[in-house]
Amino acid sequence: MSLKSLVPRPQRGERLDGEPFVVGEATTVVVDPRPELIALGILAADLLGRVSGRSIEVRYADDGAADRDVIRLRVLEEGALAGGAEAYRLRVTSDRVDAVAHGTAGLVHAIVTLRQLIEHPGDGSSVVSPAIVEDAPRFAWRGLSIDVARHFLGVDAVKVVIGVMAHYKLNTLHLHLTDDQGWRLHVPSRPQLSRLSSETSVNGDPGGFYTPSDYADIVHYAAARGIVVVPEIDVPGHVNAATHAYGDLTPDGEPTDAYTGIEVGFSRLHADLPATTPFLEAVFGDVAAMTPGEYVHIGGDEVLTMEPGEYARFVATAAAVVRAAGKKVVGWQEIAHTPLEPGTVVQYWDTRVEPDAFVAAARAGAKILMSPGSRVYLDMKYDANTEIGLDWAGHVELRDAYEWEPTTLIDGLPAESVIGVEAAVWTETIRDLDDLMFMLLPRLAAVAEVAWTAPESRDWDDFAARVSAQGPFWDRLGLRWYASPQVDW
Ligand code: TNX
Repeated sequence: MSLKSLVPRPQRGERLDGEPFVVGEATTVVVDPRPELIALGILAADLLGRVSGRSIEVRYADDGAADRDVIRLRVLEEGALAGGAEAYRLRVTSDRVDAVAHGTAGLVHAIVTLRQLIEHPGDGSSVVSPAIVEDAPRFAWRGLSIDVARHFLGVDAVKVVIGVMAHYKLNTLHLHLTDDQGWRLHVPSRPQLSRLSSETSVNGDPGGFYTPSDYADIVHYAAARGIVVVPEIDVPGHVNAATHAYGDLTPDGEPTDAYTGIEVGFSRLHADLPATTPFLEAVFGDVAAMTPGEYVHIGGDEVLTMEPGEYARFVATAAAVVRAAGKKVVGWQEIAHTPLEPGTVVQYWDTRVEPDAFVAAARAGAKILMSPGSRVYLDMKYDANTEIGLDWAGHVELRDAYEWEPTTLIDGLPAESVIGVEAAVWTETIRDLDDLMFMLLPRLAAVAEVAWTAPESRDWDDFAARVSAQGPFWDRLGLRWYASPQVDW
């Protein structure tokens, strides 16, 4: 029998015979006494303790192979499991739970799988039926992009989102940190950005920004859950917050007015002004230094007032600056109209345009990150009645977010160029964590399965049955979610 509560669906999951494992007073998490595993043990005890309503102790031991009532987390040497760095195996018997992986990322996946398998029979106990799960992801990049520029999301709210991402085995948090309406990260070498341009938001709502220590807090909280942060500084368009703070970025030297509307495409930097390249070096240099992950996103979208030659020169400069700071480059699909270094990640989003340019870019060595607006833009309304959200890419019901195939969506795209899938939420109409969760849930679970699960194991009816088991979990966490009529909740 397959396992009815798991999202994303694992490669292999089977019930075993026997009485359930009881998560009770005697249960302990056991890890080897190594720093990264101690932190992971504490995380496991916290995550499993919270869903089972009791506090779980962590013990440090090199063996414990025969103990009862333990949840044993172990790292195996590289290659011991099929499926790469994030693979894991979870075995639940009546007596004990054993989770193995190549490192902490895989063990986090095992822990959340175990968490999804916990049942509450109604007598106050928490139990897990014996089972074995052997699992690994399809795509290396399984992301969520959040626009914290149009409306700011504080550190605590971002941590809630990270927790939900980890629960669905997503591994990349892309933060859209800057836009016309606000600048959300303090950049030490350009301090006016957060000083003069962080208090605004769409509609005059409150703003905010992350200090370097806030940002480090997010990065570490994410890393502990196997999630890497990709910061985006959007250039050369979507820059009114920058030109408002630094007038030397404009041709007449005057700062632009603050902006709180929701038009796009009007603001721009200028490739040939003397202040521009030093600005890029300062900002991307500081951001790269704050970012342990391999990637930095340069934006590049919707620059409606720059001729193609200047745009191409600008993208080349920004990309060179990011590479000089030691990072790999990500940009929105528009950068595919410029010459790119092999390995650059091009993020596909606008399903309304001809895809020729990024098919050509992919053939020339770019990696394609799939964020088709009509499938995974989770700021799109579910249907005409959704009170918040936009609809330029259509309505995106749960089934739309689920039933598509990343490697064949674009004709002629080499399948091996697809690095992964990333959902995106733009926040023109999304003001706070409740709004955000309502747009993410349940669709984020669908996108996570598209990114994790092999196409031959994906089936809408099967998913709809499994996702229905998530509702009580979201309720228990106090998260707002959308009860899609496509699911029998
Ligand atoms: C397009 S997607 C944008 C954003 C908007 C979004 C609204 C992309 C790269 N640019 O600036 O917020 O649509 O859905």
